[in-house]
Amino acid sequence: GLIRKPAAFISTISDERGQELMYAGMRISDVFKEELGIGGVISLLWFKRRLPAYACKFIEMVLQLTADHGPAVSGAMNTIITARAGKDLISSLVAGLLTIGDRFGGALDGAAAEFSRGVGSGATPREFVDSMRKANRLIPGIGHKIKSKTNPDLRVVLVVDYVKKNFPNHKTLDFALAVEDVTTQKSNTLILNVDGAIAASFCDLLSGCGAFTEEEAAEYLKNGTLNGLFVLGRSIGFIGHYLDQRLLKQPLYRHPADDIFINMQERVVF
Ligand code: Q5B
Repeated sequence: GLIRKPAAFISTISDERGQELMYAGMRISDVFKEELGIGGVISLLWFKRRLPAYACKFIEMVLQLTADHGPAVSGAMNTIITARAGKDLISSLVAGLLTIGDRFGGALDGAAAEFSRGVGSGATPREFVDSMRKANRLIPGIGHKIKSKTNPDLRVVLVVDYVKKNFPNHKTLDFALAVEDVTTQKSNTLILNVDGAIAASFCDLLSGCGAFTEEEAAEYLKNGTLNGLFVLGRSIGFIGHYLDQRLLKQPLYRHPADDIFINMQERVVF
């Protein structure tokens, strides 16, 4: 018989070889016929299955909510400065994306890991907060530079409302909100932030929507899927900032020297 040479790559999400492009086994024409939207396309290409409508809508909600948060955040600043240095769209976008991490926008994976650990351990929110303090670790998904109990982040309010109305269970989100009750006793800026609210909700989505085994859900969380959502959403805003700077014909940026404290005494002596 015919002997197939061993393949160098394996791929299981899409196929363009036939007459019609397929996403996880679904024809592209059916993607449109059934109006899957971008949430449905992500469910096919990231999770290789169709998710319930409320889950696809939640994914779309996350992309819209994370699309931008003004020009002052780390990533937008980087994109703007890079655009003003005359660099192209991709360089400017990547410069912004590279700031996403544990402190800015990339706390979702850590928040999902910690809040699900908290729920699984049976610890009270107070015990959870104390254990993080004892380990000298910040709680991912808690805290914001400008949002607080008195200046609430409406993005978080929208997420909490949607999840409470549409998800079959929301135990991780409830735990995260109870953690917020503890942390805001210390400072009113230690709120459940947008990263934390999305992350906790997504844990509930993966465990409660009936489409994943426990192992599959854990593997998606471990592989950085949730930070991927922020990266994808915020790319929309970063591209917007790049185009804005080009249209505004903004010149090369140089930071005012009087805003930098230069202290040569601090130099390292070898
Ligand atoms: N403390 C976010 O810091 C921020 C604590 C904490 C326990 C915590 C900080 C943090 C975890 C990472 C996280 C996502 C750096 C944030 C985002 C998207 C965004 C951004 C935008 C957008 C803020 C003051 C005191 C200290 C700390 C204690 C602080 N955080 N304790 N757990 N998590 N969070 N990142 O205000 O005793 O005085 O030493 O790292 O979730 O990125 O819009 O800007 O859409 O673009 O500078 O929304 O919370 O506060 O570091 O001076 O701390 O609070 O130990 O205690 P801040 P710090 P003490 S959402």
